[in-house]
Amino acid sequence: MSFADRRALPTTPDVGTPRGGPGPASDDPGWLVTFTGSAPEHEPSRAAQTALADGVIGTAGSAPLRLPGSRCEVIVGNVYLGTGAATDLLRAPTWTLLEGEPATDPALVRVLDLRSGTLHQEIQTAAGPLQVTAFSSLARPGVVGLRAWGPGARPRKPGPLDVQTVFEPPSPPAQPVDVDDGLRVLRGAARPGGVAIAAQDTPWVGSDGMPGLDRLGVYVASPRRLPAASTAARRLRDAQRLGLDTLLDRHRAAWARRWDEADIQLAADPELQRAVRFSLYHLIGFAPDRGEAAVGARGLTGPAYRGHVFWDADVFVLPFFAATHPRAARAMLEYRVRRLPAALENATAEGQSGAWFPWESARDGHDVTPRWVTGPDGRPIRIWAGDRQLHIVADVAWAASTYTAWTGDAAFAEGPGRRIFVETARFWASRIELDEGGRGHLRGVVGPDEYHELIDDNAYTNVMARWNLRHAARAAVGDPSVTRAERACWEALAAGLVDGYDPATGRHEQFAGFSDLEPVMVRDLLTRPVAADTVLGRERVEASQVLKQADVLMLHLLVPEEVAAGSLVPDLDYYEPRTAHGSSLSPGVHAALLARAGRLDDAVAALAMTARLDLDESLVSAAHGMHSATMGGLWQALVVGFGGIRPSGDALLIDPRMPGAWGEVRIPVRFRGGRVRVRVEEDRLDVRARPPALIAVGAGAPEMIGPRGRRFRCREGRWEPA
Ligand code: IFM
Repeated sequence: MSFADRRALPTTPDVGTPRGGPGPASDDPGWLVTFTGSAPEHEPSRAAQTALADGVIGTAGSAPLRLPGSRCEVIVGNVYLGTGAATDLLRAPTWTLLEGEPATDPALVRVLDLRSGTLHQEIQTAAGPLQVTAFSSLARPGVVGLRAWGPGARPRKPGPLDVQTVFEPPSPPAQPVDVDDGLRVLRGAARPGGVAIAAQDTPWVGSDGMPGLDRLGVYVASPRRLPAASTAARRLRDAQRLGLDTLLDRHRAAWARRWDEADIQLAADPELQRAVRFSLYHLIGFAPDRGEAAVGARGLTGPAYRGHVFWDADVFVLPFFAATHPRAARAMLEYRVRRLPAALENATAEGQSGAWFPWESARDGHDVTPRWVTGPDGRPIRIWAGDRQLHIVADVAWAASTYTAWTGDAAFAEGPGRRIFVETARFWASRIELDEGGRGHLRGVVGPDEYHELIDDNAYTNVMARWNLRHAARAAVGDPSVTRAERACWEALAAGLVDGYDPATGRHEQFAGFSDLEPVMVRDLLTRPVAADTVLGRERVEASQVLKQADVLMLHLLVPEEVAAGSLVPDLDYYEPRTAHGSSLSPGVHAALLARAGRLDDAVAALAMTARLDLDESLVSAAHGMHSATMGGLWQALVVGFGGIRPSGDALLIDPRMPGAWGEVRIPVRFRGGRVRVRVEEDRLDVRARPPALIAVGAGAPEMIGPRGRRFRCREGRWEPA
């Protein structure tokens, strides 16, 4: 019997008539990601790919019975353990394991229903098939529930959560605490924070005699104090009062609202459609929409990078939230705002002024980047990113500006946003070195392309610093802490900063001396994406023009007004064949820019590389978690690249370049508190906004467009009113 046939469960005396039992909410393949089998070598990837996250906790989509290779864990967001480079997110006991012996061939089928954020699994036990539907509530983050049906649907012993087997390093053991009427709560301290967990099973028997089980759990997490056992117990009782069916209904409704804000529809390409939704699904689970959101490089889906926050969050993930669910973007910025004092201390400690946000950030905002790693030959390798990947400073400022541009949040812009601009500008002003001719340089840095370290005048770093200085000079007008002279100084430094642009070639040199390196067209040499340093050797890539990831090209996506007019195509022609896409951050940027350049076939190929990365495990690292930046990059490629949708001044620009094969494409965004819906079909474009918004289509002047919408047609590559 398939999942779909089992949508309704038998009536049980204990739980009434369960609705929405095992089985996805619909059979629409555009919303379902299915994995069959339980090969131990695939289990870690499957656990990450089908993870359930609600912005507060992330639960591995591991099988409901312990199988070889299973990674059964709950990752507690924003609650860090340990110190320095070893700082890691707290792991907690999982709620998804059931009793029962898997059959010799467990014939595991997992169906992740992206639309409703539910994971459905069917597994053969020694006694027959067991079906489980699980969810981590988007409506009540931290509340989890599952319904199981079949021979293995029995409570685990000794209690709802098995401390012994599931609480694994890096967490310290959880302490069970019994509260009032015997409810067992687990608490795990992370000092100063922690988590308190309560869960309870309700067994029932179906009318056909089949055992069933409803499990409800709550995870109360705090980065600042160990939550009280009584809080977890109270929240569990609240959840129990609502009951699993109501919680599941509310969870589904919450997902429906989020999809209404974010779903990009590409009906004519079902594979791409599913891959895009797979990314959006994971993105949505990465950030809570209140408090502070520490979005790590793998979100809440896996162990890689220990939950550390990189520029991946600011530059790749945040735009998605700014344009679809601004509260989550604001929470991501709040994470940075609360660590501004640490960034000021970092700068002072290094003899700089202003704020130096760390390359890898965790609990307190001090740098947690490892300084050394062991290379494949066993020799230690110095990692310079923490000391020299300075562009993170401008990346954080860029995130603040992107959020403001989409939302128009004046309270943020004039409050914490302005502080970020001022202090980041002060950092650049102190770090720039002036030569005898008065030109500014940033020497000894690492840019986005990590194959080349300790370089001078990385174009990305310098142009982002220039943008940061100019933006701060404007934002600080009226700020009593910034004098007119300081603003003038920032403007002058910005004007004098070298940017690598060469009018003779029409392109930007990635860093001083890059053109003299050995030209290696990695596109023609290796199958991309590829970690070119492991194939060609570290020394060779360092001495050659092989890029790990988009570097100069990032500028064309982030700050197109800061690069020389007409330089996109020369930069693309030059850097595209030299880029290995050895970082998952890279192909989405290329896809976006190839689309802007009108090279749609190449853009679609780069987009496919981005979209399939975590589904196909092309970098063999899905097992360590989903790549949050790739997923955010995919959204940007579609919306900013193909859709040409981005804020500019007070207006929203819309200038689509879509492949005809995609047929009808629908993109929703939020702009300045309202909703804008864009529909493109070949040479036709419909734009609607509620309430009316200032929108500029193609090269046209901005105009107010309202709920009744405006139609445009593309004639000879230009959008005109229809
Ligand atoms: O931030 C990235 C970096 O750009 C490339 N290496 C991996 C980091 C984390 O994703």
